[in-house]
Amino acid sequence: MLPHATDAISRDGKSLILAYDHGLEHGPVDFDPNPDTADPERVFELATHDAVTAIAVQKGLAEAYYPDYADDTALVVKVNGTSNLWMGEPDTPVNCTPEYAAGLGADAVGFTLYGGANNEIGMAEEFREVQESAREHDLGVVMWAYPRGQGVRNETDDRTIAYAARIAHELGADIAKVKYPGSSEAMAETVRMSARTSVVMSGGSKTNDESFLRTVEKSMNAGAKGLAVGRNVFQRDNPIEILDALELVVFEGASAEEAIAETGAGE
Ligand code: FBP
Repeated sequence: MLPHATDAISRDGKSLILAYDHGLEHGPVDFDPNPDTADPERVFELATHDAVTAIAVQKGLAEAYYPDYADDTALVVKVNGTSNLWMGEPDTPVNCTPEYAAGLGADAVGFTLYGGANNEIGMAEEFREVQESAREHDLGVVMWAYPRGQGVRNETDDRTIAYAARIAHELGADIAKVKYPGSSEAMAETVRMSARTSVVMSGGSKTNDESFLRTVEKSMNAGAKGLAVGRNVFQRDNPIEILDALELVVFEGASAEEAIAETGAGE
């Protein structure tokens, strides 16, 4: 990793990346709880909240909407992704080059690597091309480090997640986005394994405000540098309120309780 590679998508070394690639990865079902969020403009608007340091989208959304928001938020272009219609072993085609992403105004690229999948070798080779090209274009590199597939018995096992973060570091990612490994201790070990690669917590499926904020608090206390979150923001009835609360926990060091008391979050 390079120093400063992720400055544009961070504040005080921490990131809150609003992930919105779900229309590809999961399909329209993810917009059901909040049907307006099928309109990308609604979610780009959320990305202008002070708490959000960047929005992560696929190239199609970046092309169509980012020009209207370029002054208000930074951009991570996710350069690979698979639909939920695919029924094979976990795999993900590259659909955008870093050069093209840079032309769209990206500050960083996002890349999913399914360690343990049958095609880990192919994905790792593609990552090499993406990472080296990202360096040429001064883009940060965020790895969605998701062990999954035939070689992985339990994708949320703490050793597996620590390994995923280490893979991200070994292969040259600046940020490893990992699932919460279940406890502060396990997150601290994940952070230790990722060394100079920053760890951000992946949001996961929607849960209640208190439990979500507590998990974020535990991750931050364990040394994580923020989170990359989608459903736990845009599926909420009041996404602004949870962003207000996240801002306090991620950037101000507040506890979940303090953030709830101050913002009124509590869905
Ligand atoms: P969430 O916060 O909604 O979990 O989003 C993070 C994310 O990595 C998205 O970028 C991606 O679409 C999705 O999770 C993938 O989730 P899954 O674990 O189902 O593959």
